[in-house]
Amino acid sequence: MKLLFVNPVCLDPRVTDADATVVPQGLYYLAAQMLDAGFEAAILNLAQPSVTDPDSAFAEALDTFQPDFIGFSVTNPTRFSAMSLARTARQMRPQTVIVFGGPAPTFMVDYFFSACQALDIIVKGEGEQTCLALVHALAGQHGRKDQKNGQNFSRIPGLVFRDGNTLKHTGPAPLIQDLDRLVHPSRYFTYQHLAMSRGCPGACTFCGSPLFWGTRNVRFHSPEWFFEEIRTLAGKGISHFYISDDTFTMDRDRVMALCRKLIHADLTITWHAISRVDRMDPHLLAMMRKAGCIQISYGVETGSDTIKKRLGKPIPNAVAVQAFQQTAAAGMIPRAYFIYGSPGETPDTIQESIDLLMQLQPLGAVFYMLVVFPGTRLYEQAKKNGRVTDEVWHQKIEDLPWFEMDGHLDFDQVRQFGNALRKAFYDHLPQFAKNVKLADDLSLDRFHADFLSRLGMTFSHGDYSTDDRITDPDGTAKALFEKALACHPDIRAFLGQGMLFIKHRQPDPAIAVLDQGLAYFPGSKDLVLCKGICLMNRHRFAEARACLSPFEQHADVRHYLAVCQQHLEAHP
Ligand code: B12
Ligand code: SF4
Repeated sequence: MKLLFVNPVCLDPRVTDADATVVPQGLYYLAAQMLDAGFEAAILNLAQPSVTDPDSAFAEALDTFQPDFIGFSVTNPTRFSAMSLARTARQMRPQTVIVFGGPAPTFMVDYFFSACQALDIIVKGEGEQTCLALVHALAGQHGRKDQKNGQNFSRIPGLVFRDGNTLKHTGPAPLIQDLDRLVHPSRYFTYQHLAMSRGCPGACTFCGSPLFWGTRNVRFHSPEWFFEEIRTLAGKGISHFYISDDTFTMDRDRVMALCRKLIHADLTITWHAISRVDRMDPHLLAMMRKAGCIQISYGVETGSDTIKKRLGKPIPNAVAVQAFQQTAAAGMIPRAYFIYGSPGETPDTIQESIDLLMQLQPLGAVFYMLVVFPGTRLYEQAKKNGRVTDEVWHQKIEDLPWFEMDGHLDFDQVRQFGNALRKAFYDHLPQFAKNVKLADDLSLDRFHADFLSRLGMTFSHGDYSTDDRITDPDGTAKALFEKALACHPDIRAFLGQGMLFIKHRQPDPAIAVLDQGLAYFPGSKDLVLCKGICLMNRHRFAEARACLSPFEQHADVRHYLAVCQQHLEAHP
């Protein structure tokens, strides 16, 4: 039996938004379990940028792969794509079983069955166990969906399917208690997004996690299982990971054990994590840094205590300020998620958020207008109060901004709230970066230098360098490179300084700083190449050739060597 798992596309074309192009982790887990059970399974990511026409790419995949089962992972933003592809599949392969899973169908069963006649089955919630049982049942009837399927499926919990004119719900499926029983998706696939746990004990009213995964029973992979996942992916060439547990440091001992394993294995990887400000401490942070963590994102949401209560996250501002200081002190980027346009938002509460931002001094920040999805407490309450019905999702919208249901807010006002927050952040970011106070810990010195030089490069050559909301990015970068080198010799800091001098047409100081770097890192091709180019700019071709020659095995170096040769032959 052939199974095709599909990541459909969001409604709005978002050319530059990498988040909208990533295959949901769940599809890797699902496909891996099926492959392990002996079924033929493949994943089709229609959201990846190389797919210019998702409909034809899907039709082509149906022709070549000839699936008996198509499973779509569906979020609210991808629902129209999923439903339209399901219709195409029904026309092209009438006997194929069409299944939806993920957060949108889990909470909008009636909507999907009425809006999409092509849909056969919804898998609610966690998918692996239910889907495997379903596929085994289908395989027993040779993959054909027929009148008898209800009998086959009615004992598999976690499903909803059509039964004549009604819908048959088989009741909630038990959660997988031991996540380590799941086969490693990395055995079959290569990807960067991972999670060690499922669920969160939090009760934030805007978040889909509590109702989807449950709050009482947070489940974890063991550090051994999770380390193995990272090790395998690193072996396949992945050097940076996004660890997207709802609260990565919820179980401190587990994270410490994982970090010890990563440090011991010395995989030369980096990673980002997401956590809560009330689940951090300096020792844990230092371990995470040494294990490769370079950025931690925290859901700060707002500076207003009143709004915090409404959002179900009443963590005192002082706790957030401490976590941000400690994260930066350990040499990692503290990144803040803020939400605006919440129930009760006013210019005063936005000012409270700006005041908190100024104390946090984040080095990265994302500002979201509050949107609500089915499966969040805010949405369910709004439904109860008659402010919204699921009918709204028949409109061509990706999400539902809260202000549309709130008589006290309007679009212009909410947009201004967002602009004010963003302005406060970008106006002060260079200052935040220069203000970082690093922990006085010798064992962290080389990590501090790495952190500051990485941050410096973001200002001199990365995202912040071309952002016209940021003043004096080069001056900020220069200060950061200098501070990095005061901590520890660091290739990137020498290179960054050299490149900054070149950018400002100052080859002589560039050569001097690159020479300092080469005294520490004589084998660095990047430093040598940069120095060679400076020498060539000064018409010192013989010296440039001598400097570059030991690295002639690299194609880019060979190019510059050839240019030197031409000049030397033309002017002997
Ligand atoms: C990490 C994360 C991301 C990462 C994705 C990393 C990755 N590779 O998965 C990034 C940052 C890229 C991302 C992007 C987006 N995300 Co997101 N994300 C999450 C988060 C925090 C965790 C998801 C996760 O990894 N879960 C663990 C895996 C194992 O679960 P899973 O993928 O859901 O799959 C399981 C089940 O859902 C089910 N299942 C899923 N698909 C299918 C398909 C079939 C056939 C079957 C049988 C079962 C099944 O079985 C799977 C295995 O158990 C969730 C919140 C949460 N805690 O769940 C939000 C969440 C899923 N994201 C959300 C949103 C809105 C988005 C974006 C649209 C944001 C944006 N504006 O760009 C984008 C685009 C996503 C899309 N394709 O539409 C919403 C979706 C709400 C909704 N109802 O639509 C959530 C629920 C957060 C919220 N606001 O409440 N996200
Ligand atoms: S926002 Fe974060 S802390 Fe709150 S419930 Fe969701 S995952 Fe948990």
